Amino acid sequence: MGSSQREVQQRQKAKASRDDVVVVGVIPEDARLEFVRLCCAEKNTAKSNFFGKEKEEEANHTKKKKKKKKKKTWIPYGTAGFRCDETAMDPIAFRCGFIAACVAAFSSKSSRKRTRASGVVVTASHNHAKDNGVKLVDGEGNVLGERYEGACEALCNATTAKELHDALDTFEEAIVEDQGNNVAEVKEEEEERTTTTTTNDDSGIVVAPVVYFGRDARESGARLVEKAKEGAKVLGNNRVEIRDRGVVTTPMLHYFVYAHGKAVEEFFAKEEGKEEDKCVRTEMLRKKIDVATHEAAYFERAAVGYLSLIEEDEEEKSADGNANTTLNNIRKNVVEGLRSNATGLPPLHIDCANGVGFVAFEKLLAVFDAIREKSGDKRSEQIELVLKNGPKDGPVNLNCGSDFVQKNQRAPDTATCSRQSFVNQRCASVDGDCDRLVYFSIEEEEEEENSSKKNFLLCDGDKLSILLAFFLIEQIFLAGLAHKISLGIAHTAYSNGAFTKFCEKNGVETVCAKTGVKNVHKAAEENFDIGVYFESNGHGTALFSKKTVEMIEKELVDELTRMSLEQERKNRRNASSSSSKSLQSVILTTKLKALLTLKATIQTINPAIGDAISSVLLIEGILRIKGNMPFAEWHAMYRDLPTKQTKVKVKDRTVIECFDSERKCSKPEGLQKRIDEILSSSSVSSSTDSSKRAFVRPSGTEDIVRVYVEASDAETCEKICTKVEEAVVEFCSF
Ligand code: NG1
Ligand code: ZN
Repeated sequence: MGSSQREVQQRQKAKASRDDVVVVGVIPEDARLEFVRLCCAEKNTAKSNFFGKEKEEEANHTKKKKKKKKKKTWIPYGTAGFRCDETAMDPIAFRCGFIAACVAAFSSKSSRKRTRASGVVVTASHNHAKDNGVKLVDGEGNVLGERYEGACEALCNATTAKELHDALDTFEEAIVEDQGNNVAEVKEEEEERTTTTTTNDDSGIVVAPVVYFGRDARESGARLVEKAKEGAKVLGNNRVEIRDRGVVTTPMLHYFVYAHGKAVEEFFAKEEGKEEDKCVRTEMLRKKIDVATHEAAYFERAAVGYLSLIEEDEEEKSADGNANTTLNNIRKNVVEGLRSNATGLPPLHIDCANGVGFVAFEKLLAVFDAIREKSGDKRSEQIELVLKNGPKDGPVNLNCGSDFVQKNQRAPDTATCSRQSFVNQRCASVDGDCDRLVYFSIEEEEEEENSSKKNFLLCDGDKLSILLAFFLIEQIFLAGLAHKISLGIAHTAYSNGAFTKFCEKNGVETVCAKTGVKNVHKAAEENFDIGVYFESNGHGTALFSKKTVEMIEKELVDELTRMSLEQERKNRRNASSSSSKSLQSVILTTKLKALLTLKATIQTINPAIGDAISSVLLIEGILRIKGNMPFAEWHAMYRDLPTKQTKVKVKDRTVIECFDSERKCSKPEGLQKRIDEILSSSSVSSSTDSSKRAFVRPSGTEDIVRVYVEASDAETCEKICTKVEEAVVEFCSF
């Protein structure tokens, strides 16, 4: 009997004794064994030193030594997937490829048999160029759920066949949980798999699950995507299809997976081609998926959304002389408040972090050009982007990008784009994989190092949230839906105290979540019909619940019907307008405009995840609708408290454990008490400064502890920060 056969028997015996029959066979045995074999065969190559040393130690049977080594090489499933030095990423990429293939093939919350796709993005986002990582995308285009994290971490760190099998068992349990623990369906699935090569849907149309692959512009990306594809192929070419989308932003890859699911859902909901035979329909479906998941569809959706957003505005400007002029004027002045007389917004200079964002924004601009050429649509001239810091300009994120700008509170400074080139411009900055966005400006030339901060104005994620939330509140009110839709903001502990105060003062509900998009996204989704969320670093979006989108669409149809009926009545009476009638028209038109604006907003937003490209379009659209609101006016909505953020290197950052959305720590014992003492100590500031705040947490993306401090003046921040850093070193070094 071969060793693998023995393994199967042993495992099945163990499982039977655990009475765990549901889980058996979610991943086909042949694929499981091949995966374990390949993982174990991973040799200590020049590029991959992650498991090689472990294997040697295993052979030596020195358990103690092995444990010690394991701790050193353990790579956690961090704030946003796996991330480490690129040379250690190969085995992780391989395993993540297999994980993604299983997710596409076997796990789906809704329409289990139809919505089948998943994604792998090879990126280390805002981190150093020598790092790389993997982000995993679930069938709906979201970040792969928390329930998989433990299993993924165990799978990617397992070093023996037994550990791999155990981790696969846990992984299968998560899949079954995702399927709703439906024993019958899981069994039926298993039968289907053994009788057909691909997954059949109810009407007999073959829909193969797909794994989408993408990467940022890092050099190591191509190699790691190949590794990940190898991992996916272990499941078998007949079980999953592989689609490599090359160099794309993280949100684009999320969008492709989302669009795949939507295309399939729509195909069956509308019974497309229902007169045709099975083969023709299958071809139709494949084509529909191809079109929906092509990057052209992504860019067109966002560009058309933006053009619709500013459409009504343009119509108003050109309405002079026609019958609607008075109406438009009333609407302009009474409902929306006075607008400034600015003729247009100055161009937006975008620092693309030497990353993939540059390539993507270029493609977006080409779509605007194409729209203009094809239809002569002048509206696309309403966006002028000056792209800076592309992949050819230097290592990704080096002295540029949103993380550099936000954390250092200074403009980018690279070999090709000096800080000077941003002076007196309207500027924005994205990160290495283009899912973060911050706006900034430097008002005057900077001469001394110290004066730079004085001239530097930042609109970070908090200010993006405020602008977007206030805009949406206004539109919901104008659409007459304020009493039906709840809107609020989700944020993290890193949000400025002035931001939370401002929200409170203006009656905007907020919730604080743990750091990381997955946590803020969840908080926004769970608490509000429209949940606006941005981490301070610019990671975020606005989420519209399904119910809210349907409500807006229905109201729009109802409103249009009401208006055309009224027009008919008017025509019949052929009466001249009375004042009460025109007032009614004003209200109707305002409502219609707000509904159209909300619809355009939904279209501009990437529905899968926060996206710097769609955020730029949205913010630019809102600033235009707000009468070309100058940057300084937006920035002055409230004044940020001075803050200080630093990183402390300790032996083991995981000794710190946090609670209260990471605003406090419970371990190591005594550290929180010390932080509280520092904050209340009269040696750092007067006890009447109620704005003082400080917290520490272990980073989920770097091997460091993050320290955050805010106070009413920069000097106090510095003092508190130094003391908290010392406390971290003291309490974490044992
Ligand atoms: P960590 O390293 O866990 O603090 C950082 C960001 C998160 C999030 C992730 C993922 C800060 C303070 N933290 O997480 O907000 O963006 O990276 O990219 O900016
Ligand atoms: Zn990022």
